[in-house]
Amino acid sequence: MKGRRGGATGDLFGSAPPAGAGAEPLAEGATILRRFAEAAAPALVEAIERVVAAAPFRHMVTPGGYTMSIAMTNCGRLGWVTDRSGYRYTTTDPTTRRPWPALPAVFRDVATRAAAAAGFAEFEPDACLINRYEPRARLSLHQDRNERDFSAPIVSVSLGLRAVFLFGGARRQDRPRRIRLESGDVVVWGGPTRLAFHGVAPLPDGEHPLTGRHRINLTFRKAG
Ligand code: MD3
Ligand code: FE
Repeated sequence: MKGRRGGATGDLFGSAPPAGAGAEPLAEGATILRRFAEAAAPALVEAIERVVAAAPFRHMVTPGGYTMSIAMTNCGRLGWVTDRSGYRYTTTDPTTRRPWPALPAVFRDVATRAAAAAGFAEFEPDACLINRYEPRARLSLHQDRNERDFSAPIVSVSLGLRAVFLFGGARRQDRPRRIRLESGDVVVWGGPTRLAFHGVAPLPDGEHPLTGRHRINLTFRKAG
């Protein structure tokens, strides 16, 4: 692993380094908190199991007609969905026709503590998208633009198998950086990076004690 503190990213932080031990600046407004959620990971996985019992994982269809390789579900007041008619947030799970399950306390606790450690003390998520990757599943480069307020950050928590995250720029053509994310790593994406193009490279096969042959990613958002 090459050092990430030197060189071009350092000077972007001249006046306002993110607070918190182990906070690693990635770019302006983006902070990696390596292993921040490691202690909470077993409780997070248990809470995921309870959410999934009420709102099962499903492979959604994109507006272009492709079935996603990632299985998804949501919790919190709002959930992100896609189908042939587009991407949007809903208060009701289209599969069960019930409200999305409530945000578990341990989810909210990890998300707000991580946001605060990265300088976003006011963050209150109202949506959590749960992405489950199996080996070879991937997420192509995209922006997250369905939320109402881009001034709120997105907090992502990685659990289980490691992945290579693709962190691009403001334009789709900008060559993405490759960032390895491991179980317990948390990234807070705010400021100008909030609208950066990003994705996930095809997941390598493996086995993880917490999640088996899966990677699970939680993204906490202020959607409404
Ligand atoms: C950078 N999920 O659900 S999380 C997504 O690992 C998504 O499942 C990925 O992209 C995953 O939309 C990446 C990290 C992430 C999330 C949102 C971002 C990075 C971001 C928004 C702007 C910039
Ligand atoms: Fe995204």
